[in-house]
Amino acid sequence: MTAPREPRIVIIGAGVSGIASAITLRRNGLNDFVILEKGSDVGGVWHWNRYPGLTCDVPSQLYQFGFAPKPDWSHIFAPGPEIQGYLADVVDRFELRSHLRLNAEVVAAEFTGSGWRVETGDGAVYEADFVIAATGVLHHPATPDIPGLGEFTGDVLHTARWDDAVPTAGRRIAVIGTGSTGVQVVSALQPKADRITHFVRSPQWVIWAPMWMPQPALVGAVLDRLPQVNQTLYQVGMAGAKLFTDVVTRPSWRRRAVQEFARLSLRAQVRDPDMREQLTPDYQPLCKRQVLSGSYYRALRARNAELVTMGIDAVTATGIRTVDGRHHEIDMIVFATGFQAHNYMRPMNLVGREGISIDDAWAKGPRAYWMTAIPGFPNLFTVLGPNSPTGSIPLHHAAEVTAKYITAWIQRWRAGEFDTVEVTESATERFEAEVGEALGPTVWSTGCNSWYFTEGGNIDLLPFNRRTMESALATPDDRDFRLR
Ligand code: NA7
Repeated sequence: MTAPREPRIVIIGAGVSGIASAITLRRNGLNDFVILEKGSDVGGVWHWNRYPGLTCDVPSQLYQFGFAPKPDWSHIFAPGPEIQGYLADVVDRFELRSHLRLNAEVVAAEFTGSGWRVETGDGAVYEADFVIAATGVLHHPATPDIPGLGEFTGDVLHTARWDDAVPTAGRRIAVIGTGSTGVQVVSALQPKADRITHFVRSPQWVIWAPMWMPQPALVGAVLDRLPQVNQTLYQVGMAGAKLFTDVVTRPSWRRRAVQEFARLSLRAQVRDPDMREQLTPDYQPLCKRQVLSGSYYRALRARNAELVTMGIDAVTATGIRTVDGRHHEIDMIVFATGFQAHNYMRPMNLVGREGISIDDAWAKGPRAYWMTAIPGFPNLFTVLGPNSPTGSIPLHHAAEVTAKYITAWIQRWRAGEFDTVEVTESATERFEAEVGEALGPTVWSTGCNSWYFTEGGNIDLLPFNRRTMESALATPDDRDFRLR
């Protein structure tokens, strides 16, 4: 019997999925890995996003790794910096720093026939047997090309690239975009702004939720002393999350009840009929990524706030002109216009077997077998890749389950079972067909547009429940792969 060989692994990205991958490798005795991170610190979206009011819309007790529970979250819905701090702490606790290369943007990765050659922007080259692309979904900020933007003499910021040096108090601020980010940043900036104008192209349903509610210190102390109780709470939370998956994936009275609550949230908080009409979306609640807030409508009703649903015609040197010819004098424009959510690893020059580029492979939109394996790209796996359950299942859990699946393949490589593993085209097509069919009854298919949709019009989400995802990723199925 030959001695096991040690796989060299490159993980791209030190956000939630990169950290989950690294820790899973390590727990399985795989230590020859490097994490290449483009940013100057770990945390992924929680590193890049620092805008005022940034809060996670998933309860903190579920927005954490099962293997690294944090008992003492400050709030039921944690603020962004606390999540970034948690992720940095996990990196330290699991001793990942020595594996980490910060400010190391991967510009190219090429399959060599037996493994990968990965290159970073500073010219460093890493040879690897496996690549784990943990590059995230909400990574590339999208800024619309509005006529005249270059003429504007005030400040322009995208929420995902916030600059604390730019003052906001006492200024006339325009916020463009009505997703979770726009709603949060309007709520946070309104109290101190001279004037805040929210430019709303399409109103969103905003479900009332006490985003400010602290987690009582006593709860943290108890959970800290009694890890068993903490574990039970996590399981209870996961069971609750199952209900949410059910609500979005299957029509039922439960879905209708949540949708009714969304309508009630608007009716109860916005009494003015004109304003309410302007804020009423023309699609079903939950169809887009649901926005939660307990402060947005109040902020909009404030005396220094204005809601503008008239389309934007152009930006001028001193403000924004809407299509009705009105000019809004503005000192600062905040783009809360979201992300190019389907770029994944790109613009990295990713080249697989026989010279196929990821742009060619994904010409009709991103696709991967069970979110992780791409035909034509042997020994490469994605974590939270295409069709990940961003709208339905706790993401840390999805990342952990995927990381375990990838690790199972790598361990088989270590045992000498194969040199390269590549998912078949037919298995990927079968998965896509199953996804397509299961998307039918989901609320995402009820007629709206959002970042869930790819340019080709596909819904980039997982329409299955947690158990189905877990069982699909429990053990690699050799029939779906080509082993050489
Ligand atoms: P989203 O949810 O993608 O929202 C982007 C918003 O920006 C949305 O309201 C868009 O309106 C609006 N938008 C985009 N382009 C324009 C232009 N050209 N003019 C006016 N308005 C525009 O991004 P977020 O950052 O809020 O949230 C992303 C996720 O982060 C969120 O779902 C959570 O999971 C966390 P549209 O609806 O296209 O008319």
